[in-house]
Amino acid sequence: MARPKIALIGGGNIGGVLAEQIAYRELGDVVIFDVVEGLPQGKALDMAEGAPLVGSDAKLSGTNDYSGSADANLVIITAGLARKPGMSRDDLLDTNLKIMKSVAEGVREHAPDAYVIVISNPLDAMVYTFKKVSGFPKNRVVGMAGVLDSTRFRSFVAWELGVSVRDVSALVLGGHGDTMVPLVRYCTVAGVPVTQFLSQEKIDEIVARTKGAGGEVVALLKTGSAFVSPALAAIEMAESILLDKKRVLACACLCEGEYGVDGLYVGVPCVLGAGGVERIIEVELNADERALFDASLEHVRTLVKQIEV
Ligand code: TXD
Repeated sequence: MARPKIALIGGGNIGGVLAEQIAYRELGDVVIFDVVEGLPQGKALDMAEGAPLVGSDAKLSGTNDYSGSADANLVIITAGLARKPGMSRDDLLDTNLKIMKSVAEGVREHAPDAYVIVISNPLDAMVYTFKKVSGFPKNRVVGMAGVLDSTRFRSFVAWELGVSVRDVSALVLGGHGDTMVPLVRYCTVAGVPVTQFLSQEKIDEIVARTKGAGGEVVALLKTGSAFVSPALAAIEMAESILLDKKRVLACACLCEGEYGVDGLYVGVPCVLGAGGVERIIEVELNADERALFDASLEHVRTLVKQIEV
């Protein structure tokens, strides 16, 4: 039985880690697409030559032509500019919107049955754009942000407590930006609420660091944004779809009634399996959490209003 075909639209920092991790874990055969001549081909060739050292037989190739993504089972999109210091994710809107429209047309033409994970920023607007332009059903178009934000939250809690990252569970909902909503009430350490281990002051510090974590890395790197953790977060989602794992993950999903949201992509818990976004899980939000979620939603709505697709 053939391995799934996974097309990576964008072979830059995140695309490179995606290609390496997906191929070396043999999750599928990988085609990297990029507009820069030679970049996808060179990266793919380098990784393919290293495959004997990890024992992977997955195929790796690079292309500058969308036809290379023909009949992909899964498409992961990182095409677009990344932030530089002093930029917000929203500052990328105009440029990345044009890119995402062209990407959606290319994927619609060559991989019309693919499941699609969008990563490009501003995430909530980009995944919405892909959905609208491609016309793909909502279960096959999902955005990666919540897994990354929840993972960062988990790391900060684990580091503070000196416990294994494996034992910290967390959910971050809402838009992928400063208004994201880390749900402290649902953060647990080995099933025990984190509020039993940390003061409110420390929790507030960790929530603030989670919201600013992307910018913290951008300020340090100066030349771009985080790329390993975002890639690994997308692989968590890809693996759940490819292996039908039914993981419950915070993803940017099209909500049509769920959480009282009608027609926007926003970060919510969902079940990811062979059917893509198989269902959205509505967790109970108290008044404070609902207010934060609504504020985040308003930011997403304002952003999406700026794009006519
Ligand atoms: O959690 C999240 N969703 C975010 C997403 C986490 C981190 C980074 N986030 C965003 O992902 C970031 O703000 C960017 O919008 C994307 C990709 O970030 P990356 O760090 O991979 O950017 P690079 O290294 O600049 O790679 C982008 C590649 C680059 O090689 C370009 O040549 C290519 O995109 N590109 C295109 N590929 C295909 N088609 C078109 N039109 C195109 N234009 C540029």
